[in-house]
Amino acid sequence: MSKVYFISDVHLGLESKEKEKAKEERLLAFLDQVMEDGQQLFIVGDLFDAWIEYRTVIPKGHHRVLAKLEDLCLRGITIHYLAGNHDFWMRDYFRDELGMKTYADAFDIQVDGKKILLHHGDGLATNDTGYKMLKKVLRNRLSIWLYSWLHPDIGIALARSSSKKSRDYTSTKDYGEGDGMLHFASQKIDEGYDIVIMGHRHEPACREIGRGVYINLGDWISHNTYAEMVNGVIAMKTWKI
Ligand SMILES: [Mn+2]
Repeated sequence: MSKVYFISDVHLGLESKEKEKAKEERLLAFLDQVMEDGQQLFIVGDLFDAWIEYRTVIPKGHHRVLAKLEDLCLRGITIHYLAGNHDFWMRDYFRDELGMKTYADAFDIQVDGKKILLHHGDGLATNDTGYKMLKKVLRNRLSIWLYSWLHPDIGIALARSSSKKSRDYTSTKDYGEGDGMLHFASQKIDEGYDIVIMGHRHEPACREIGRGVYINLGDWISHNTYAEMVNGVIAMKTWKI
């Protein structure tokens, strides 16, 4: 049997200590499940609420999750980690220290005969030129290089507070982001993809479009949703523990 898991928008570090503790337990249990019967795990962005990685420094915390991810890799499970808009600032840590495959941008892959496109989902809103410009600036090599000269205590604190602002900003406006994503997904399915998987919207969705499927993975803040593909058949699930 072939089994592949997909998850996104866990936003580790977002909420109160107690809520984060409970979320971490849920996620560790989920990762144990992946270890038991999965061959691959796709993380489709925003695993962390604010990941800022320096050449020699990573944000404090999350060590149990990081260790578990490394365990999975050591057991031969392939973990694909696509950066989202809250954790795009990664360097080589996940790849070289933990053994994961990392992707800065949307990518496609063939699994069990299915052509799958993975895209975090940010920047697809039809009328969000503001964010699209911001994305260019944030992901620009020069701004990353300049930022890297900030002391980590300052850099990480800044990232945490701006991540909260960006979420407040995004949550106050839903001007067709979902439509933009759906439109993008149907376009890609028309082009020949079997499955288009996104996150970012924090609203789980699973829709058949023509001969393809569009999945939005939801989040692990209030939904605890994920997708699993068994022998080429994909389904949305809710983690119940
Ligand atoms: Mn996101």
